[in-house]
Amino acid sequence: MGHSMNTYLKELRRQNKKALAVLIDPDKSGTDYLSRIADVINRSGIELIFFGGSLLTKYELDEHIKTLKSLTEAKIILFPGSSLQVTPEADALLFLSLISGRNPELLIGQHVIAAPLIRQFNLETISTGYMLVDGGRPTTASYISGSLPLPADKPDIAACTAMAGEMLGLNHIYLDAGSGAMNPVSADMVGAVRNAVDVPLIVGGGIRSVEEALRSARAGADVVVVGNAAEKDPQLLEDIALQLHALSAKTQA
Ligand code: 1GP
Repeated sequence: MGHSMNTYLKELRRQNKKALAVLIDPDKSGTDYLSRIADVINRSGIELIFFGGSLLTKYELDEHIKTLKSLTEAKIILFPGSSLQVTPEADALLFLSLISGRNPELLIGQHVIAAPLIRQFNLETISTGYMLVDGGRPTTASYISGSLPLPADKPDIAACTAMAGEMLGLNHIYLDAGSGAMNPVSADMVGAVRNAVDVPLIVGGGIRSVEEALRSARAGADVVVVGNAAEKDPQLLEDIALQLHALSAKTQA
């Protein structure tokens, strides 16, 4: 198993650089959409694609990933809703334990089922404490996961949860308001988690503007994830990438 994505994320954090990940929902991935989004990704130097979701209505992961790979050099990281979304075609897999919830299936159950496949496929795993945060309305992620999201106005709970995740050896934290969230995770919460742990921090859910993306990054996100807004407005994705990269350059100076 390679470690290149783990190393990449660790270096991002160490050098205080910011990356943008585009979340592609496999259900919305017609070839047209994939080529349009790949164009923007290539034009803007976007580094990462997260691929997956809480619910798949069709299994076409392998074909989609092959298509994407023919269109862009960006790394494709699986963002699986369950053990059904493991494929050797991707560059790595977010091995997510839903530590904000108390559903044993998503804390460890699906992982046991997926582990031998991941080993067989020689797929790089990115061990991640996944925290769903209340984004103002139920999302597919909160419903399908059967878990209570973290209260949006309780940064202390988020900080302690992330701390416990890090102590358990999870070496990334993903704070997610859920795809299509009304409100993104607050800067207060991102900041509290950033102060509580050293590991790379991924933040997403409901980010729809350059300002919101920058707010997360300034508060301590190393990777900002944009899904829905990218589908609606590819230009926005380009603007966010530009500004995040500019922020990286500034923090380098
Ligand atoms: C969801 O963080 C991602 O898991 C992205 O959310 O689709 O709301 O951008 P959006």
